[in-house]
Amino acid sequence: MRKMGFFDSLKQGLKRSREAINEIFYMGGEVDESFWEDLEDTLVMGDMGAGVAMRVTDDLRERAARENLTRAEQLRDALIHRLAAEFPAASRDPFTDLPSCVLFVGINGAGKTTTVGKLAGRAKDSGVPCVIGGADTFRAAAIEQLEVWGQRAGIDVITRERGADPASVCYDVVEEAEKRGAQLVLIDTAGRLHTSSDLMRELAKVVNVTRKRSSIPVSVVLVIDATTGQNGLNQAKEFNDALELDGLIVTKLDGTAKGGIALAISSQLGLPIYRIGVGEKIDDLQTFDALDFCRALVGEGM
Ligand SMILES: Nc1nc2c(ncn2[C@@H]2O[C@H](COP(=O)(O)OP(=O)(O)OP(=O)(O)O)[C@@H](O)[C@H]2O)c(=O)[nH]1
Ligand SMILES: [Mg+2]
Repeated sequence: MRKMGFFDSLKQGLKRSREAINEIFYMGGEVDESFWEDLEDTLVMGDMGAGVAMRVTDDLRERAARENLTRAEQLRDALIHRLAAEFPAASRDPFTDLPSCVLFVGINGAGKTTTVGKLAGRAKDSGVPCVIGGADTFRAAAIEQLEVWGQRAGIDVITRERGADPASVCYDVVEEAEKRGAQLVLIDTAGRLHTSSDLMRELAKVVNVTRKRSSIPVSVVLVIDATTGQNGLNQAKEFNDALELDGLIVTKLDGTAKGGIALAISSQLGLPIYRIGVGEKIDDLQTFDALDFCRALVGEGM
């Protein structure tokens, strides 16, 4: 069987959003008042957020009037481009602009450890000297899980025993990485709820210690599960307030029917999406392309 391409798995994931949008495009095909209402509602229902939905609909409405576009199908491409423009562009890619040290943060089960493993696999393939740091000393079996990923990727994992202070683990990881001349340092942290102030404070300390100790640029990346829907926005706000995030990785886009939350978070918080996760395997990670994403979200028509 042919391996499913990235666009296919993304498309399969975003099916529900696309079907809803398709429906309004095919309903009579005339651009009238109810078309605009339906469009705005559909964008909100797809988790894109009221702000984005309104801005995008208003802009398209103006454009349709200006260019005298009266058939819905004439607006599909404009919608794709207008949605894509809501994503802020990354000024730097922390996985290719080296040297680089990246801390992965997020709630439990978001996909941090898996993403670290996938990125380590990429680094190995492209011959980038890389180490993995294991700062999740909290959860039982977290270190073992990370080590399995390290073996799979062929990259060393530097960590300490369970219960060790995560900030001092990061200190050691950075020191050891420097000694080894690593160009890319990927540090996994323990999942935590954004509502737990103690754990968020602990994480802020992890970030501060790493930023202070590291002589190479440190990025803090929030890993967010696309299937969490609207709650994802609250998570992202709290993590951003506590840690001043650099950007996002959105996982499980193969498993959500919507996916619009990626747009809501990225646009509202002004955070670029560096990569997206589209499966559980080592190769199921892709560079984010706003236009491709919006094509999958909107559909390309007939
Ligand atoms: N379908 C799908 N599953 C994913 C993706 N990324 C991660 N997963 C799965 O999500 C589950 C949790 O992944 P982990 O990497 O352990 O998540 P984590 O954020 O490290 O979790 P904690 O360490 O408990 O906070 C695992 O079963 C992964 O296989 C993805 O892009 N798509
Ligand atoms: Mg983990």
